[in-house]
Amino acid sequence: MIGILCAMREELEPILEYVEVKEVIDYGRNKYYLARFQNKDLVLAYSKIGKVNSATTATIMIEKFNARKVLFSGVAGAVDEDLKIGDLIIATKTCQHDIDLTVFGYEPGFVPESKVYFDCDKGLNDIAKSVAKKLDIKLKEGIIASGDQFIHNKEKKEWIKKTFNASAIEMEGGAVGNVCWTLDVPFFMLRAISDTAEEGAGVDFDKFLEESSKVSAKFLVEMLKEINEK
Ligand code: OS5
Repeated sequence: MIGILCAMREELEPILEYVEVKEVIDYGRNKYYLARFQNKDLVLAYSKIGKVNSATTATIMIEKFNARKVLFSGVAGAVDEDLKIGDLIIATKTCQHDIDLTVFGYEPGFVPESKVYFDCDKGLNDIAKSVAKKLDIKLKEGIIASGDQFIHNKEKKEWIKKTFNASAIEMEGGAVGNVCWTLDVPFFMLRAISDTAEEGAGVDFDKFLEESSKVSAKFLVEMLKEINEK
């Protein structure tokens, strides 16, 4: 079973158009779509926005629906200068920029007995890179930082860039990475840029959410064709 997770309805809907939905299960104030795509069993859901919602949904996908890998698709704010609206990025690893125990001498993003960065699955990232090459699509790889804040401020964005060496910002990846590390499940994070995470980001986000969600969804579906799992 492959878990496909998004945060927002707008991110999930374009993926649902490509798959054959067999059943919709209401659980934990959410809908889980059981679907088939080219002989593969999928469980799909949008979690609602943020770290707690996405961690909860990822856990349910794994523990209740037996997802053996979790693939996230959605949009993100650009941090790296060469990322433009509509560009795709996959995470090498994810982190949580809003964790702050620095007063106790820990580095930003660290909580005791855990770690700052959660690795994404190398095999899935290799599939993404080969799909991008085959289709001649620009695909960046880098660190993606998450926090329960919509970033729309250049100064804050630069702090996240400098502190975590991040290439993009969103609100879920660090939490889903943490869950997948805890439960030992391979994790893949794909995002298409919707805004610059600077002043005016809210306006760009509203304008490009639908378009960039479709870019990410289309690429994820191309990748699904290359994943060998029933
Ligand atoms: O899931 C949230 C994180 N996503 C990635 C992202 C991002 N994260 C942080 N900073 C940035 N600059 C980012 N750019 C892209 C996107 C999403 C952001 S939060 C957007 C909330 C927009 C919204 N709020 N209400 N509605 C839309 C309408 C609505 C009403 C009822 C039910 C559902 C939606």
